[in-house]
Parts: sequence; structure tokens; C-alpha cells
Amino acid sequence: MGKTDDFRELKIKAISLRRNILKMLQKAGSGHTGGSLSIVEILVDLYYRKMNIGPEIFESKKRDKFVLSKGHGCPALYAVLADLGFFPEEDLWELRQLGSKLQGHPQLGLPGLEISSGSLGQGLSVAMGMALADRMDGVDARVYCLMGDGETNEGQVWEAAMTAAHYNLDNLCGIIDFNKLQIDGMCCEVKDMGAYKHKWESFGWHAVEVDGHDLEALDKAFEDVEKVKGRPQVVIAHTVKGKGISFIENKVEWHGIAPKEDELEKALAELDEQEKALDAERKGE
Ligand SMILES: Cc1ncc(C[n+]2csc(CCOP(=O)(O)OP(=O)(O)O)c2C)c(N)n1
Repeated sequence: MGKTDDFRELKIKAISLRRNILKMLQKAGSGHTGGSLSIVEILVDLYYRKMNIGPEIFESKKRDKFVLSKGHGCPALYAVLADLGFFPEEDLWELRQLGSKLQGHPQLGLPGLEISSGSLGQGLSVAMGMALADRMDGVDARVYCLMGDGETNEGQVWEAAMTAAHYNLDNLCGIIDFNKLQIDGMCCEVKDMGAYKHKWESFGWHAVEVDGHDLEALDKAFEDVEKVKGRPQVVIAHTVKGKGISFIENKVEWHGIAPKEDELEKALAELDEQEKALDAERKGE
């Protein structure tokens, strides 16, 4: 599937990516289910519409760059990269195995990957450096950096935020997977970030809030922020941890566990139902 304007096709893509995420996690027997499922639509809009990216352009400086700062959500990124042809889909079933290119946190060496990540709080600094380098090289490309909301408790995020604003990096776009949960509870209980959008604005960023599962709204948000001049931008995407699977959604215990075989079956049945509903909607038009 190339770049498309058909949002229904993108919704079906999101369902099929969720299938692979769950299958690879079940096969691995461990991993981060909730925070992988919450970022699917964000990745779909970036990789299948917004970004100038793909195996054919990956060696070019002109490619748009994506940094998965919340590295533990990598099953979602792996599913996308395999689907785009960066590596064979069979590799997905080797997630977290010794010697596999697909580690539990992204490791350089995997085709399509910009940075190793997983130690939270560092990605925005790297993305900021990439954006600065692109500007110094006169490269017309954008750098996107996806962070978790819990992740932004890390002080380094705010050092990078200040630096990006200082250099007026309008080719840099942060995205927050604002699912309100983190490893051991609700973000607001672990460390309340207060007026979150205002925080980013006060650090000199252009900030917008959007439903992070509404592909059309996400697409418009990314389109709009791209027009902002002289300031980095952040898209605060309101999401649901575990999105798409009823018994995983909003359950903190699903942060770092994988589905068992029977749970996978139930989850896949729910995804089949979602696809049928989309089909029925189309036929009813
Ligand atoms: C520097 C660092 N400290 C702690 C961890 C352990 N850890 C892994 S995921 C996580 C919670 C992150 O929460 P959030 O960013 O909201 O991710 P999400 O809920 O979307 O999975 C933590 C603390 C880590 N990976 N890196």
C-alpha cells in the first residue's frame, strides 16, 4: 500500500497492524502490549501519509526522520516497518529472541530504524540534534519524535524542549502518546504534569491537542503544525492505552505483559469484528 487518501483503508491498516503486534507479543511471551496498541494510528498517519519515508529513500538525507523515544512501544513500529518492506514479515515472529534484530527495545542495525531507544527521556534530544543538523545541511525534511506522557516526567525532555525552541527548530515535531497511564499507575498520580499543553507552550513550542485514534483529526493536526514557522511543534494525542482490545484498554497491568494464547484468540476475534463493522459501514453507504 502506497500513500493513500482513503482513510477507510488506513483504518483497516490499523486493524491489521494490531493483529501483528498482538501475535508477535504472544509469540515472544513478554513485552509491552498497552503502549504499543495506543500508538498505532499515530504511526499509520505518519508512515502511510505524512512522512517521506520508505526503504527506497532511507539512505537519503532528504527522508523524514522518526524517533520512537518511548522505545518499549517498538512492536508497533516493527509491525509498520515490516509492512513497508524494510524487512520480511517473518522476522516479526522472532521478537525478543536472542540474536534477533527485533529486540524488546529498538536496537540500531534494524533496517528503517533511526536510533536505539528504550532508556526514556533521551529521544527528543536526539531528534532535536537531527533537526538542527538537517537545517545546517539545508535539508528540507521533518523530524518526528514520539514520547510517552509518563516519559515526559524525565528532566532531559525539557532540556531538549528548551534547546529546540532556542534554535527555532520548526522542522521538529514532538508527539505525545497521552494515554494517561504509565508503568505503575496513572500519570497524574505518579507525577502530575499539571497544565500540560501550557507547559509545552511556555517552553516556546506550538502545541495542539487531538484525538490520537481519529486518523482524519491526526492528519489535519500534522498538516496544520507543519505550517508553523520559527517554532518546534508538539501534537498532544489523547489516546487509550491498549486501544482496540476491550480487556486490555485502560488496564495498567497490561503495561508490560504479553497476551497468552487464549487471550490472543479473543483479541483477534475483536479485531475481526472491527473489520466487519468497517465493511458493513462501506456497504451501507
Ligand atoms: C530512564 C528509564 N526509566 C525507567 C524506565 C522503565 N519504564 C519503562 S516504560 C515506563 C513507563 C513509561 O510511561 P509512558 O511514557 O507513559 O509509556 P506508556 O504508558 O505509553 O507505555 C517506565 C518507567 C525506562 N525504560 N527508562
